[in-house]
This record gives sequence, C-alpha cells and structure tokens, in this order.
Amino acid sequence: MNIISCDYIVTFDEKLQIFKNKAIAYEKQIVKIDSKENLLKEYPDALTEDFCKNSVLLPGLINTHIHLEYIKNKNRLEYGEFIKWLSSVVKYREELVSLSSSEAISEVLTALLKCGTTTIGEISSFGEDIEPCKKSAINVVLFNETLGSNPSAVDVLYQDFLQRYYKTLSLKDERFIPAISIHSPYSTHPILAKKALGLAKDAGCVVSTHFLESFAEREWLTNASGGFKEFLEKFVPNPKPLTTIDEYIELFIGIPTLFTHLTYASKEELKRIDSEFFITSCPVSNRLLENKKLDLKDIKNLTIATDGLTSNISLNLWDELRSALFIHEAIDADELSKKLLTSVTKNAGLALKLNKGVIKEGFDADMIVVDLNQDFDNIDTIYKWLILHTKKVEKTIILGEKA
Ligand code: MCF
Ligand code: FE
Repeated sequence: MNIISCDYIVTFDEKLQIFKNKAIAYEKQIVKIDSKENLLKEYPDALTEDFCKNSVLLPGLINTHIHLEYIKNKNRLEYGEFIKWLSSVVKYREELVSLSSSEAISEVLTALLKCGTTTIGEISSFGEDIEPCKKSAINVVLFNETLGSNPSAVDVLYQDFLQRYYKTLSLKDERFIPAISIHSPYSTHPILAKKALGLAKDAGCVVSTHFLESFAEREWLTNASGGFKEFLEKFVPNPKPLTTIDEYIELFIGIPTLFTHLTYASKEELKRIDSEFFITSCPVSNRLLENKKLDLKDIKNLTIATDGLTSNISLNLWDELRSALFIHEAIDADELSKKLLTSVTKNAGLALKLNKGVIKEGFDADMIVVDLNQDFDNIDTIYKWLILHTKKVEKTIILGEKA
C-alpha cells in the first residue's frame, strides 16, 4: 500500500470536490481518501510520500486525440485553409513519416509523462507508432486508422487496416488498448467505414473520426462542390460525395465514438452529437488550419486534445489548455478552466471507456502532482491557476507506479 499526501486534491468527482490536507491510499487503484493519520492507522506499513504546501494532486491528464507519426513537422505545411493544408500533407507525408522514428516517438512519450499526460488516444495511420507506444509506461488507446475513397481499393485497404488492427489486438493489455479510427467522411468510403465499424461493434472498442472540420468539407457533403471536388479529382475520377452529414452520423449509432473538430457543424448537429457521443476539440489545430473555433459553451461531452504536430506546435496538454483559455475569450476564465480540466480528466476517461480521470475510490491510480508555488485566496480559482502556470509536473503515477 502507498499513501500520498498533498495540500490540495482536485477530484473531478460528481460534486467536483476539492480536498485540503487529505491523503490517498493506493495500490493499482485508489483505495481510500482520508486524513493521513487515519490512513496510517489503517495501513501502518504503507509507503508514504508527502508533497509541500501549495502542491495539488489531480488525475493524470488524458489527451484523446494525438498523431505521433508526424512528430517531425515544423515548417513544412501550409496553414490558413484546410485544402491547402491537406494538399501539403499529401505532398510531404512520406518525408514527414520517414523523418520520424520509434526512438523519436519514445522520446516524445517520455516528455509527455513529465508534463502529466498519463493516457493518449493515438491516431495511428501506418502502424509506425505501435512499438514505441507499447514500450512506453503511458496508457495508450491506439486508434487504427482506415481511409480511402476509391471503391476498387476498398478490399486492399481493409486488409491493410485489419493487419494493423490484429497486430495491436495481439499486444493488448491494461495499458495498451486497440481501437478504430474512421478518418473522415470525405476520405473514407462508406463500405470501408461500415466494415471497420462492424468490427468495432463486435469487439466493443471505441472509435474516433474527424468530422466537419472545414468550410470545404461542409460544402462538399452538402453541395458536391468547392475545394474538395478539385482535391479529390487527383485520386478518383469524377468524385461524388460518399455520404451526407446525417448519413455519416448514423454510421456511428450505438458505437462509443469521439467526433473530432466539428468547427463547421450546425447547432442542431452539435446538439445531436453531444447527446449521443463525445466531442473532441483541438483549439490550436482549428486556429492553424482554418482560423476557426468551436463554441464550447453548451457542449457537455467535451474533451480537449492537441491533435498532432502537423497542426500544432506542442503536444503538452497544458499548452493546449492555456491556448484554449485564451482562444475562447467569451467564457469566464474560471468557469472555462474548470470545464477544460474536466474535459481532459473525467470526460476523457468516459470517452475512452477507461476507469480513469477521477480521484475516487476504485478508479485507477493515475495521478499527477503539480506545485502551484504560491498561496491563493479563493479555492474556486484553482483550475485557472493550474492551467495558467503548469508546464511540467512534480510526479506522475500510472496504475499505482511511478512513471
Ligand atoms: O486532425 C488533423 C486534421 N484533420 C485530418 N487529419 C489529420 C489531422 N492531423 C493529422 N491528420 C492525418 C490523418 O490521420 O493526416 C492524414 C491522415 O492520416 C490526412 S489524409 C492524407
Ligand atoms: Fe487529427
């Protein structure tokens, strides 16, 4: 048994309780929250660790949407308009992926652990990330991506996807969980999407998809015109939209899915997706790719994520939360900070169907400690101080072990 004590414990439980001067007894899971004295009476042989005044313990952060295979991008790609960006990704994809390596991905994962990210939802396009993810102490939900709009290539593409999926299935354990990604409605033929989603349903795994992330995508799906027509003509003769917006949503009914971006969804579409699924917003990516932000105010099932380095400058979730706080200026900073931190803890745990993201008896002991370094007057402001000042954490614990 271990006992850890901190000045504050920010739980993200149903009542969003924040404890002062309490401690946590834990093994792989959290066993009990009480005063250190009481816990020591119950577990006299426990190993103890005490953190200083103004230290804050919270659940390890969960980044639900990240792409590690493109970590070597800095200045290669075009920003400002989605089709320009997508064309530059297609042009430089081989180069960017070949610049990356298992070692480089492992280094990034080690750095993320020091920044307090304990779980990632990795969108895996080629499978280059499987080995370093499996080797790392970080928890990984590995979303095997499928894409391709040419119907004559569906079988070959599905076989390639299946091979990657079964490889991840053979590696499955409590820290490495296979999942499925349908890239998007503009890039994935519905036959391919349905096959992969059938598998997701049978296996009971979570699914991720990019959806309604550009003006061009909405125009293409609703009017069969605009920038996507020209873009897709490079890959398929006489392209037609493969689905409507509603048909695409219907594909995912009954499957736990994270819809990423949605910056061009209507209020009604957002409401519907929010009531049945989870919504992932990547504020920096949305700023860089189309100068757009999602209105977060009414979204309940929200998770915030970094996306990859093809559309971000940092994979540190604290950087993303800070940017989110500045970008979404219409919402009160304390209210938004609470919402943002809830989105990368409790909500992200629910979205990925993990027993994580809350400091409560029975939840996995994935915990981080931040040193806030100075007193503050009002406990309700703690979320804001955490977001404004944290870059690295003092301690990272995953499934009860130091990471
Ligand atoms: O989330 C962003 C923007 N939307 C779509 N795709 C990606 C993003 N970041 C990386 N990608 C990847 C995607 O997984 O870029 C490729 C896919 O492999 C685009 S399709 C050539
Ligand atoms: Fe993405």
